[in-house]
Amino acid sequence: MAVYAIGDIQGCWEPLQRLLARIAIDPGRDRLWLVGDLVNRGPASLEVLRWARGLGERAVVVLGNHDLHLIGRSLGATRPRASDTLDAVLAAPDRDELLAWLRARPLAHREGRFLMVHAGLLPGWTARDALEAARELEGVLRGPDPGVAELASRLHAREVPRPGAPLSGAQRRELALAALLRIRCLDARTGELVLGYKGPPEEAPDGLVAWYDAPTRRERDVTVVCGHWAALGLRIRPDLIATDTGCWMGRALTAVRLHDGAVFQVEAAP
Ligand SMILES: [Mn+2]
Repeated sequence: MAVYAIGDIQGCWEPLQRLLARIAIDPGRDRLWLVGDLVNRGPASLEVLRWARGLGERAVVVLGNHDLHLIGRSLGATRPRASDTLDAVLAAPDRDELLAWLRARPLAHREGRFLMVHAGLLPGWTARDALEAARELEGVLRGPDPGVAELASRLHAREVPRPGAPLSGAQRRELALAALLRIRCLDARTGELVLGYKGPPEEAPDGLVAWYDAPTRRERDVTVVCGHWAALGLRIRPDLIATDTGCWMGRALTAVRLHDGAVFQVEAAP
């Protein structure tokens, strides 16, 4: 059995078909890990969602920020954005089933030395801390709509509570949500999340550090499998497999076979 992690699909249904053909997956044995952001920006979110749901036990899907944005849109909790391409999902006859399925996805998933999240970890977290934080947020997502709407309404916050500060329960959840779904760089001095910088880590302004290179990073014995950071692109090293190669923006869609790091890639345009 092999596990293939696929980067942010974001509605890129046609490239996904070519990628799956390239992998030549064995449907009876192999499994897929999808790093989240199945939807939005690209043209065919509805097809991707139906496919992912149909995989059942053959796939593990963690939620990304665009997936939670869709959940928020469905509840009227997040405002439409000019770049949204979610109308077909929101108007679909099976929308309720798809959204219920999406709301039941995890925010973190661990097997052996691999820990999958959409964006990354707080440097101060162990793998266990990350999983505990994810479980708390998953409890909210599986609960009543008002709690989900409240959580989704914090998704686009420009600033979030500082790690290490004394936090209320709601603040702790807001910080965990930002880490798991949105983190890229931190202020190296204060540890605060800097959510506005989306460029390559090598070009980050002085004083910023990528979350995975923070000197305070505690968990170094797991390989974090993630996406979310298109400008970071594909990075494979013992403690990180980053898979977002910006398919919706015309670059590529990538899969990485976890046990040996083999890379499978297709261009966005055939
Ligand atoms: Mn993302």
